[in-house]
Amino acid sequence: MKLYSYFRSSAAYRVRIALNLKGIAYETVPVHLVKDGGHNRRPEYRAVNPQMRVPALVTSNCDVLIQSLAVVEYLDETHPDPPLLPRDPIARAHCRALADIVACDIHPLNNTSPLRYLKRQMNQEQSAIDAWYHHWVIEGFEAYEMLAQGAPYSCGAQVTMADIFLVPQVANARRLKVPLDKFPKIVAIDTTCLKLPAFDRARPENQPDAE
Ligand SMILES: N[C@@H](CCC(=O)N[C@@H](CS)C(=O)NCC(=O)O)C(=O)O
Repeated sequence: MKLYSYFRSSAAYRVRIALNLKGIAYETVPVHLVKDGGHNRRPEYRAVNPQMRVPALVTSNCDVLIQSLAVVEYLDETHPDPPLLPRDPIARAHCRALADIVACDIHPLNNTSPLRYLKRQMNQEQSAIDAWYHHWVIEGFEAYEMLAQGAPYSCGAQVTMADIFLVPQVANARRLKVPLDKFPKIVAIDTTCLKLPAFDRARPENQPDAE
């Protein structure tokens, strides 16, 4: 498989973790999101992903898959071992809800494009943009902290999709200096996950395009 990725992209980080957990070999194709206004905006990448975002996964059958949630679910459906969702339907729904707090409610508000829009089109100061960023992470993490089991992972004893979405968001929060002292459960889950080779190998600093 081939993964179009950017070392700092938390959405690509999710897919890297899932690929590693499933033991699937893949080649990284770096797409720089900042240089020259973003190489993701070049026509050759638009031909891969019309949304011009990373990640995009090219499967061994040459299908191109986009959107990390869809990609992670595809990987789980085609490579069921180890499972990324609990077996029980209620537990599955809780697990998906945790992943969605990150994927649907935190990340879209703090993603590169909306932050750039706040700066360039809305003429916001960097301090206002940072406050916006912190606000949405803290609000999402407050709910996650209350809902996660954290013994030792988000949904209990097994690594799940929720952890795959949480850990990259924590990395982003740390990079943007969001204080995490109010979230001991999240910090503990993150520490435990990062001890697993699948998470460690997926870290931004361990990518071939890391700067
Ligand atoms: N919902 C998408 C988000 C993908 C996304 O927005 N990726 C960011 C990097 S984390 C990106 O490519 N941004 C480039 C841009 O917005 O120009 C997913 O989960 O895959």
